[in-house]
Amino acid sequence: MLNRGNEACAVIKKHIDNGDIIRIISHNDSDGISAAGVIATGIKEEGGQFHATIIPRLKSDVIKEVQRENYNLFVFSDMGSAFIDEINHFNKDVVIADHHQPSDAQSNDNIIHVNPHLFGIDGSKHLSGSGSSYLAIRNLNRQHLAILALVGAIGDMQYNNGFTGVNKLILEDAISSGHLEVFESLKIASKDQESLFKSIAYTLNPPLKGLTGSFEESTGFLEKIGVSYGIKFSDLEGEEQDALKDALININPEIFGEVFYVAKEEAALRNLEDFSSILDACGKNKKYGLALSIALGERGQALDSGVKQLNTYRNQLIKGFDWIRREGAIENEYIQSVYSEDKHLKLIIGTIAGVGLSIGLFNPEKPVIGISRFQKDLKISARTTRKMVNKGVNLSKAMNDASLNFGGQGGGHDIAAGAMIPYEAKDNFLNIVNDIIESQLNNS
Ligand SMILES: [Mn+2]
Repeated sequence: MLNRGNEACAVIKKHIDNGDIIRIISHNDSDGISAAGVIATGIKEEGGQFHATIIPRLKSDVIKEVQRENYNLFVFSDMGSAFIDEINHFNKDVVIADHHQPSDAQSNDNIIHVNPHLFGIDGSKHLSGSGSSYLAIRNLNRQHLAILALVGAIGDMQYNNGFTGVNKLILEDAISSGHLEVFESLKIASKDQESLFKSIAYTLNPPLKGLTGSFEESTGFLEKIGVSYGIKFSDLEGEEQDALKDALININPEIFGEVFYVAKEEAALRNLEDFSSILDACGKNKKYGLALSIALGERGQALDSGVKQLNTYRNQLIKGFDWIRREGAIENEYIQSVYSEDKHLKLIIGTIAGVGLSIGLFNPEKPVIGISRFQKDLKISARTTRKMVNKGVNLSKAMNDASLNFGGQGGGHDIAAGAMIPYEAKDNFLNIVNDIIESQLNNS
């Protein structure tokens, strides 16, 4: 795996030295934006040039368009592994730095394919797209970029009481080079920036059952334990901080644990969880240029705008959770679904599904299928729990197999996946997904 990364690094270095502008195509979530940031910063710091584009999803026609562009090296990060057949048509050098399930096709010699699954490593847990990207520039010896790789891993929910696998090696790069500190603290969102009741309601990971996603509940909870709710965590008296810590640990013990901290970074980005949230929010609200510039190190006004995006996004989420509390999900025998045409909700339906499962807004025994309408198409965001994956559920396979019936396409991870299908296919699609989940549970 590391050798493959080094092969990619040699190709990137060769094209930097040739003076080529390197074409980067990456995904629009926190991991994808971090991935582009890792590669682009590596190139920039070596004196090279790049042209990066962030897109919501890779499709065959996008690949064909990119293929016609006049570059000598193309880098696909946090995407590409599912499209080896199409990318095999490129006659220039290509680096794919991804962690999604690869297609079965064998890649041509001009393609360096960095993907943990090719080495028997689970890309949903042990390495992110930004992590694969970091491996592809690791030989440039720019360990500060390990931080961005961890930001992406956090965004893809790969921190579970610790980093594992290759993520751990990346963590060690960040710590041993003196760029990152790790210590134990309360893991609530933006705790040095926001009023406490907001910090708590905004905390998605780890989830706080009954508190995440609701200002009312978090305020009521703080009143009940006698802690001031309108000021920042850092302004609380020591005793109040202790009382809060104990009360939150009772709700979810994971709320007290490792915090990843970059001392010399701006306050809004100092905690990598918050850093990741800002990139994610920019991506969800389609501010790709802004997200990329923050990932590339721009601060000042860019960061202020990023924080604004984050606040807008968080308030949209709060509305979304209210919607689920009010309306609930439509239940099939093995799945449940929610549908929205609202222009804000449809951008965040995957997060609502995933976090909603973890805070008890949905039945945890059934995968949640979030459906949002984009004119003639439906975007599907499917989420389930680790427990259901262990029982045999594989949403990546379910989304891929079900969408093929309707000329759509889908994929992702076993625990979180997506698809695009035509609008008319909605009910049939749900029935097929229901049957696929049933057979996954019965045949494992
Ligand atoms: Mn990813």
